[in-house]
Amino acid sequence: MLRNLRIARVSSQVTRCRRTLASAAPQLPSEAHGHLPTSQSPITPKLHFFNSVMGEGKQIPTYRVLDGVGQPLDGAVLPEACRPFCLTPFRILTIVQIDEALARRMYEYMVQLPIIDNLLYNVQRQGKISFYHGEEATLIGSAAALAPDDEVLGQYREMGVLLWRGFDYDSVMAQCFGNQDDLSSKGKQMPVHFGSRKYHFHPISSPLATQIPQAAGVAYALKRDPAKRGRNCAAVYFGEGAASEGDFHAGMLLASTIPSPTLFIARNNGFAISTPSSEQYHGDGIAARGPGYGIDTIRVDGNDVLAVLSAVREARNRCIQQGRAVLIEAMTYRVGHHSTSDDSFAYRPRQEVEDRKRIDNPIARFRKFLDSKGWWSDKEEEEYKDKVKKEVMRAFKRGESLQRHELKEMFSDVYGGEEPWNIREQREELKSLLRKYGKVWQPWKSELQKYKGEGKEFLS
Ligand SMILES: Cc1ncc(C[n+]2csc(CCOP(=O)(O)OP(=O)(O)O)c2C)c(N)n1
Ligand SMILES: [Mg+2]
Repeated sequence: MLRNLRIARVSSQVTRCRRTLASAAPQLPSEAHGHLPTSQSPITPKLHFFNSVMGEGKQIPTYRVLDGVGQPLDGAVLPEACRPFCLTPFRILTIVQIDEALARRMYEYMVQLPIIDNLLYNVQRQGKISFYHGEEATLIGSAAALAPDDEVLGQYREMGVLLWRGFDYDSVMAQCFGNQDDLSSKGKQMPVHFGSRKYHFHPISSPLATQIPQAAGVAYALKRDPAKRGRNCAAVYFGEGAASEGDFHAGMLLASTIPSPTLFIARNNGFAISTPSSEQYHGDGIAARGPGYGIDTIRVDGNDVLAVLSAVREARNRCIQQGRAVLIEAMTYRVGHHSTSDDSFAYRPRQEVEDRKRIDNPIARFRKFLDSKGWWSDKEEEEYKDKVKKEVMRAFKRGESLQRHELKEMFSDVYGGEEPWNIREQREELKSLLRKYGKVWQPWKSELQKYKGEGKEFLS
């Protein structure tokens, strides 16, 4: 009986094996058939189409370290870290070298992002500024993995990366209000279009995806600079919606064919405003595109800060050591509306959002991890949140009260080098309009008062 069973099992394995072999495309020896002139592709007589990078019907897996309740997954170890330590309860330490100080710091930055968002969201309802929500684990996990002088090119949700590097609340408010302390654009940019030379954060552009090919160029410049080569990478963030732009492909091809340490970080949060990601691609997400460009790729759980930290660290090492690009697709969910001018319940069920806030919530999950180590407490959380709220409100009030740069700055530093004719023309046009209406029309009179010197120097 036992013998029969064994025979039956073996014979079913053989059949399965045959089926697998029959479905795989047979390949002919290259000695007999040679190669194509421009490829090492093996020759096959089978008419076989394929549509998957992982084998038929299989999706690219998602790398995760912490489970839904903040505990390390069984076997959540990078192969190279799987040395004797990996069987100890401290294996997480060997994966991402996380310690109490780093864990607490990451948690604090994750916690402060929604506080800032909610506060600004409410004041924005008074029409003062506009801004976008961020994704805590993806942003803070990646920020912590980068060197402080790696170049960062963001889309618009990446304020957390800047804060991690030391950008303070006053600078955030200065940019949002475009006041005299806004050093990056002197009030010329839209709110949350941050930029900072000091923190190696390139100015945000509104047109989607323009930062992607620029990043490949920045990374190439790093590679050509002996002081930066082998030391720094350019990390570029973009949404899955932006990855539908031609610029995404231009950037990937550029970094692939003119190799450079470009770290592509796709934040796949399921939506491009109201368009769900299912309408952005028919293939296996953004990650499936990496191998098409010969780029090392990983898909990571973007709500697991330790997985993001670990994946970005390894990706950064590869970028720097090989001087080549790496693609990371961080899977997350946009729980907020797209921006302050969006009401997402018009195109997705409220319940779906409520569920997502609970399931895999990046902050709650990491908090549970910290709790399990005894690294954080309710009291500390309460005090920390209070402190952040007070600080943000103080900076908000200050930012709101400060005057703007002198009016003439509206036309300065738009382009490098010689000033082009169109800027001169626009300056003259504004002057003539202000001479005509600036003292007699109330809306312009009060607007002028917001500028340092009230526009007098500009008009003189
Ligand atoms: C070239 C271009 N097309 C359209 C827009 C309008 N727009 C602004 S944000 C956005 C959605 C982007 O979605 P995604 O890249 O997924 O980023 P997310 O907001 O989800 O982080 C669109 C369509 C734009 N700014 N630029
Ligand atoms: Mg998106």
